[in-house]
Amino acid sequence: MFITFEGGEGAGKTTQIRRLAATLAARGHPVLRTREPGGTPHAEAVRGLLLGRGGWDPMSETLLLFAARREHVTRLIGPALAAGIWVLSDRFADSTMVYQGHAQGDDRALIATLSRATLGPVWPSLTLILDIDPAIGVARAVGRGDANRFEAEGLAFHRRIRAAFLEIAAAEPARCVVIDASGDDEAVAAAVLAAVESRAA
Ligand code: T5A
Repeated sequence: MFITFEGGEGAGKTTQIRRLAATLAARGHPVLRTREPGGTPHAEAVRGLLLGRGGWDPMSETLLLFAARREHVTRLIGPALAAGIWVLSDRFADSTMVYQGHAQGDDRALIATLSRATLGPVWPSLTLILDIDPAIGVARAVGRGDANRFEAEGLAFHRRIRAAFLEIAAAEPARCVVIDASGDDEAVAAAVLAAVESRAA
């Protein structure tokens, strides 16, 4: 399976991906944990460019994200899936549609076209959208220190992010499951595992 974790800042994606990877590995599934932007040396270099200072032309930012994603898919995710390894990615193409498309106003039709043109058949079989009140999520992310430039945006920006993820989930119920991420680690992990088990069955 190719499982992506999506959602706003501080929703707990990294925490939950780590937990799910450990659970799956203990059950004997070969698992690869990765993230976006990033996942390969070139894509990690692009991550450094994007998460540092702002000031990118919006379309340049989108193109950079897809360049990094194409590297990620062709060099890491695609080969892993072909080898029977389960791939868990901390963010993927939905993040571009939501952050660059919905929240920053970049051309959503172009983003959809770039997804189709650059990713080929590699598309998540399951997307877990960790949903949380942005006031709580941003406080968690900032509390951890090291806030990136998106985390530094105002609450209105983060509310647009939340609404856009929920819109994608409503439009694609066969792929997306919304997880209430406001509970403690254990409760969220149980909901994540239940979603994975129901789709993997
Ligand atoms: N981006 C990314 C785009 O704009 N377009 C794109 O196409 C892509 C792919 C990535 C940024 O890039 C943007 C979006 C992002 O802003 P990032 O640093 O990887 O930057 O940031 P995020 O992906 O947003 O991840 P965060 O690190 O902010 O949050 P997570 O991973 O959702 O949360 P996590 O697990 O790190 O937890 C945050 C804190 O909360 C605690 C943790 O211990 C940690 O301290 N926590 C909980 N506390 C209480 N209860 C729980 N259930 C908790 N779960 C975790």
